[in-house]
Amino acid sequence: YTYDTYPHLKRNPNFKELSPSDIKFFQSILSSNEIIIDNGNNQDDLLPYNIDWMKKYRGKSRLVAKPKTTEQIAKLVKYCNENKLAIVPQGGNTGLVGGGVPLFDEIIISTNNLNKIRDFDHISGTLVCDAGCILEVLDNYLAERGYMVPLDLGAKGSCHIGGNVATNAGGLRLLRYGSLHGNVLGLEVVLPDGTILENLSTLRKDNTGYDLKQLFIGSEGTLGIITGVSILTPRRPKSVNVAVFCLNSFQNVQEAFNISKGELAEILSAFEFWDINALRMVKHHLFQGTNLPLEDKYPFYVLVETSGSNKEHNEEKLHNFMEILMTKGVVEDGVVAQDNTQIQNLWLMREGIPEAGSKSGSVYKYDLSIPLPVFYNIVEDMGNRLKDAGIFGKDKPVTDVFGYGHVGDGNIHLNIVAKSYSPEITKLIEPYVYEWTAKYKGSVSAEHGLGLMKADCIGYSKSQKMISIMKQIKQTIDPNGIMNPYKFIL
Ligand code: FAD
Ligand code: 2HG
Ligand code: ZN
Repeated sequence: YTYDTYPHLKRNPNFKELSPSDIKFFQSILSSNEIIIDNGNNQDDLLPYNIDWMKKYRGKSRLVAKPKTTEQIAKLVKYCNENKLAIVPQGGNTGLVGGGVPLFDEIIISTNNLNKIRDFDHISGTLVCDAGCILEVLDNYLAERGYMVPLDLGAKGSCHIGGNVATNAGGLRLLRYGSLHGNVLGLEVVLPDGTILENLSTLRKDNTGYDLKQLFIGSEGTLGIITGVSILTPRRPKSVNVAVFCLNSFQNVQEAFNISKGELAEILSAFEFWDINALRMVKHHLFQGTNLPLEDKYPFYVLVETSGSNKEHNEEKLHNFMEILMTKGVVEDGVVAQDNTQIQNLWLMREGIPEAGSKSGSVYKYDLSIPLPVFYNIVEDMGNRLKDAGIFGKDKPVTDVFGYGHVGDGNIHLNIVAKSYSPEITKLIEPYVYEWTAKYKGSVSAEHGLGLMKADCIGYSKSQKMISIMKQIKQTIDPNGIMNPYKFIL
C-alpha cells in the first residue's frame, strides 16, 4: 500500500510544506547526527522511518528529527505549531495499524535518541525513564535489580516504552500484571503548543483532580509527544514454568482456561492460544530443520505460564492442573519445559507467529476483543467467506487464514496472509470483520490501536456521544490538528 490506496484522504492544505527556512530552524536545534533531511538522493536513509513494520503503509516525509532531550522536542513542536507543520511522533516503528508513519509529508519526530534511564527506586520498584528506551533494554536493566517491566511483547527488541504507552500496548502478560492504565504512574509530555506537561509522579495513590496522564495512554501520538515515563515495576518471579497443550476444540481451550484460573490462580502469568495453521507457519519459517516440541496435528494449542516465588509450590500446582486436564480429557497431549532454553522454545511457537507471518506474505491483521464463546468463530467465518469468494486456497491471492492471541484477555488476532495487499481483498474483509465484531459487542481494536488503518472505525465500538467528547478533547489540546493527522479518529 501507499497513500494512493487511501484516495478518500487528501493532504490537508492548511498544513505548510517544508521550506528551506524550516529546515534551517530544525538544524539550529539539532546536531547533524540528530536529523535526516531529504536531499534528493538519500531515500534509503528516510525509508525506514517512512514505511511501517508490515510494509503496508508508506509516507513521504522529507525530514526526520531525532532529538536527545525533551527541551529540543519542545522547541521543535512549538515551531511546528506556529508554522502549521504536521508531525508524526515515532518510537520503535513496530506499530501494526499504520499510526507511526506519515501519510503524506508530515515531519517525523523520533524518540530513537531519547533513551536515558532517569531513576529507579529499588524499594518501591518505580522506574523513571526517557520515552525512547527500548522495552527489552529496560527489562534487562530491571532484571539485574530483581525487577521486571510489567509488559512483554514480541516486538520488545525494537519498541520504545513511549510507543508502548502511546498505544496502550497489552502483550503477553496483561492477564497477570494489568494494563498500562494501571501501571503507568506518571508521564512527561510535550503538548502541541510546545509546553512541557511535567507529571512524572512516582506516587501509587494520588486523587487530586482529573487523572490527565490517562488521556495520553493510548492516544497514539494525537495529543502530544510523550518524552518521559514513570512506571511501577513488579519483582521478577524466582520460579517460572511453561507448558504447552494440544486440544481438539475451542470449547476445550475455554475449559482449560477456566480450570487454570481455579487451579493455578495467583501464579498464572500467561494463557495464550494459537491454531494449527499458525503453528504450521511457525514450523516452516522458524523451526526449519529442527523438531517442533509438539506434533502439528491438533486444531488448537495453548501456552500456560506460571510465575511465583516458590519452585516446589509452583510445580505442585502445575502438576495438579495438568492431571485435571488429562483426567477430564480437556487436552490431548502436552509438554512442560525443563529448563530456560525449553521455555524460550515453547514461547517461540507463540511469540514467533507475527514474524513467521511476515515471512509468508502480506498480512492483514485484525486485533479484536470478542466474547470467548464465539471467539474463534471469526477465523472460521472469514476463511469460509474468502473461500466462497474464490480467492482463498492454493495458488489463490489469499494463502492462509489463522487465529491466535491472548485468550486470558479475550483478545484474538485474526491474520490473513495474501500474496500482496490489494483493494479487492480488503473489500472482502472490511467492513465485514468490523460488523461481525460489533454484532457481538466486541472491540475492533483490543490492543494495537486505531492508527491509519481504523481511523474511521471507532464507531463500531464507541457511541457518537463518546466520539464527540473525544473530538472536543483533541480540539482543546491540539487546536491546529498538527499531531498525527489523518489517524485515530477522523
Ligand atoms: P511506533 O510504532 O513507533 O508508534 C506507534 C504509535 O504510537 C503511533 O501512532 C505513534 O505516533 C505513537 N507514538 C510512538 N511514540 C510516541 C511518543 N513518544 N509520544 C506520542 N506518541 C508516540 N502490541 C500489543 O499491544 N501487544 C502485543 O503483544 C504486540 N506484539 C507485537 C509483536 C510484534 C512482532 C510487532 C511488530 C508488534 C507488536 N505489537 C503488539 C504492536 C505495537 O503496538 C507495539 O509493538 C508497540 O507498543 C509500539 O511501540 P513503538 O515504539 O514501536 O511505536
Ligand atoms: C501478538 O500478540 C501481537 O503477537 C501481534 O499483538 C499480533 O500480528 C498480530 O496480529
Ligand atoms: Zn497481541
